[in-house]
Amino acid sequence: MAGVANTWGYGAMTNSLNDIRHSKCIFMIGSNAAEAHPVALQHILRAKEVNNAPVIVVDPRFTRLAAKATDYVRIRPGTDTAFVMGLINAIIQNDWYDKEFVRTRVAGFEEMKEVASHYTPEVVEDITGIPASEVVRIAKIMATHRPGTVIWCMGGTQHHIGSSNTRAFCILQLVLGNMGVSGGGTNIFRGHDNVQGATDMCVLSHSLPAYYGLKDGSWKHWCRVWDVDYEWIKSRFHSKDYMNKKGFTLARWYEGVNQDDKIYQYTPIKAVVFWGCASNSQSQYFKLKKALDKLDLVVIIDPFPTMTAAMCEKDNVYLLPSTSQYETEGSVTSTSRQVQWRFKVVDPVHDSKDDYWIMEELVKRFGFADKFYKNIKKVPDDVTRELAKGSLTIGYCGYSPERIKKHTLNWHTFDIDTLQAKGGPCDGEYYGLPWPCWTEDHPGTPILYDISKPVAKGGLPFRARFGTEITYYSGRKENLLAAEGIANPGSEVNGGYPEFKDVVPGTNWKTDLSMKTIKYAISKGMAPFGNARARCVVWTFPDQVPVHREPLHSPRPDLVAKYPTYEDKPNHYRVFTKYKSEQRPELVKDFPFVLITGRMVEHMGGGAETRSNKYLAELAPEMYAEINTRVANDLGIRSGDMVWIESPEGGRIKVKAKITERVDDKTIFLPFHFGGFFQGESLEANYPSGHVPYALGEPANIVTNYGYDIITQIQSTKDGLCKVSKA
Ligand SMILES: Nc1nc2c(c(=O)[nH]1)N[C@H]1C(S)=C(S)[C@@H](COP(=O)(O)OP(=O)(O)OC[C@H]3O[C@@H](n4cnc5c(=O)[nH]c(N)nc54)[C@H](O)[C@@H]3O)O[C@H]1N2
Ligand SMILES: Nc1nc2c(c(=O)[nH]1)N[C@H]1C(S)=C(S)[C@@H](COP(=O)(O)OP(=O)(O)OC[C@H]3O[C@@H](n4cnc5c(=O)[nH]c(N)nc54)[C@H](O)[C@@H]3O)O[C@H]1N2
Ligand SMILES: [Mo]
Repeated sequence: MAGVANTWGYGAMTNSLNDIRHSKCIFMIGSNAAEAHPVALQHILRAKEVNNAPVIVVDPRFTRLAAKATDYVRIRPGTDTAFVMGLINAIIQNDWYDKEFVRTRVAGFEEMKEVASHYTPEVVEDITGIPASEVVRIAKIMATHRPGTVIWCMGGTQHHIGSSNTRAFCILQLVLGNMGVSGGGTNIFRGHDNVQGATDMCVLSHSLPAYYGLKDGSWKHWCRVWDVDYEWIKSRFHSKDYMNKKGFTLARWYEGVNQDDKIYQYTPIKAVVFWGCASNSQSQYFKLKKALDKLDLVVIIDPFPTMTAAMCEKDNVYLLPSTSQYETEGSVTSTSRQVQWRFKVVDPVHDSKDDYWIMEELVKRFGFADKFYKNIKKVPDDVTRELAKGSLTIGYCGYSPERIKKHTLNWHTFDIDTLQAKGGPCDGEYYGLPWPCWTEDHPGTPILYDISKPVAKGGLPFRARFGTEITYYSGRKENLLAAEGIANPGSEVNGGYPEFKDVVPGTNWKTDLSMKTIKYAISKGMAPFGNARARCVVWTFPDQVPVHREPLHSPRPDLVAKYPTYEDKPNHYRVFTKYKSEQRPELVKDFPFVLITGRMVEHMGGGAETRSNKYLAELAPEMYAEINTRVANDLGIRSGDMVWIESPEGGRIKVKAKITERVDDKTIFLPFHFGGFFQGESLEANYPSGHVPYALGEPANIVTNYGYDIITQIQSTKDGLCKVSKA
């Protein structure tokens, strides 16, 4: 359950980690898998060695992953959209794109092509710092090595234009025709072991479980699943409006307390529960300090006293010791959409209780147990059953605790290359029943959007979600369904079709709990969600086609004028969010370095667990800043000297200098796993005695800058500005 309380990344892998073994080209942008996903790296190295696949790594730092690359591309932080639109443009201009795929399965190509044409190799060089010839060379490598995979992670998402970055990465794969095939796909290496499961169960503030939107129909659906009265649920809200209003996000909940930026809620936030969540993972951390001091109640449910505990110098702070994953059991969903059962290894140690026990006790004491626990006889098995029953949208409906356990216990019967069982009790099924797993005899969907297999055997087309026709801003009209002749084998309709509804009158495939609709569609060889085209234009987004926008705090005032950010956005998840009014081109004069943050292999997240482990603490005991040799020499800083790093918002940290060529002379890198210091002061005395982590250090997030994605509000911790001086 680690980190269940938040899901920062977004998206899911279309293929799987193992499927990368079939890739002919591996393009990794904003990922340092050598440190963050070292086990997955084995499949990448395998493809490199066996298929001779080029490994292209795009990162502002020469990382440990870059050390394994065939082609390393150093990019200026926050300019990924410009680079990738440049690749797309080069692929189209040189006639390297997959015309048949585009003709039959893609929508909005013409509008996208027109936007991409702005990103000539020279324009890309100016924005990103990547030589124009490199742009064309990388595009050619990708075009001549198909199918290839595109992998990204937090270097792609943690920006104000993070959602444009991820869309550009997807468009690149559409243009190359790399979707729905083994060795291809868009493969987002996700964070915590169950972050995909946490997202699917919607530990998010803008939807109900399984991506059912915040709408009356969705509430009614889940009320039927929970067997709880809809009117009663409604009565729990301040008013009906709040039922369908997005909540605060983890990135900015504290504004609901501090109210430094206007909030859109009838009352300020008065209490906060950190359930498997470290507060030092949040940007502009010193602002959280203010909120923590102001709250009436703080509850921390964690196996370790996190930095949050040490930060709260006040009463009404409760630490509830939870167990770790090894002391409890349940299902988890991996980055590859595969479900596994995690069995208990040891009984809970000391006074700890597992998260289920804590949840059930809370629900009992709030007085809701008769409503929510009446059908739960056995935890966690019946919880899994309930989620499977309701989560039709992503095809959790084929799961049962028995099936999941059978897979986990027989994992050795599955083939490492195909993930399919060869004989044994799971014969023919794919490991972990990758979702959608439509029915109790469906084998799971190993590759999304693969039209070479029947739907009943794990095939699927692109989903029809947005109607059947659209008129773009260009005035052009387009049919959104797949072209004639495009369908899975055995489909009764040989071409595009809309989603299934009214098989049971008044329901659709997402709300028919009898599952007759889903079974009917599959019996016709068709996908319950229809068969459409993938979109290059998203008409509900401010940038309908991804375009470059300079980071809020940019080192290039000249480019701010050319590529300004968005207008400010009121009521963005209940907070006023600054874009234009925060983009101050003059900042760079006083804060001359670009600040990026990220991970080390030895530590995890906020570091409460790993810094409390003496072996890991010994391997990586100290917080540091990576500073380029030239910068260090110019500033008179030697390796091991203490330096101050300061942010435009007024945060400052005192850390050790690590002089290195990993970063260039415009960039500073900080790992974000440290805690227990605050702006030069140790908080050691604030930890409960006997529970001080072995390694303490300044949180990088004290100096990460203001900035949030325009769609998801993910914090922009990979393109700020900072200043450096010798301490
Ligand atoms: N050991 C360990 N493993 C982990 C974690 C951990 O804390 N410790 N955390 C897990 C979690 S929750 C997650 S989400 C994943 C994250 O995994 P990753 O995203 O791979 O890890 P990061 O180091 O945060 O960021 C990756 C790279 O992005 C680069 N980067 C920064 N800015 C930019 C940019 O503008 N463009 C591009 N292209 N690159 C940029 C950084 O230099 C960094 O090398 O790791 C998971 N695995
Ligand atoms: N500057 C900067 N900030 C970042 C990032 C970055 O790249 N740069 N990355 C962001 C990302 S992608 C993420 S995911 C977040 C991660 O941030 P968090 O999720 O806040 O960090 P973790 O330390 O992974 O948090 C997990 C907490 O859960 C506890 N825990 C472990 N197992 C259990 C359990 O079974 N039950 C309970 N109740 N608790 C448990 C751990 O002890 C730990 O304190 O950080 C974000 N912040
Ligand atoms: Mo993450």
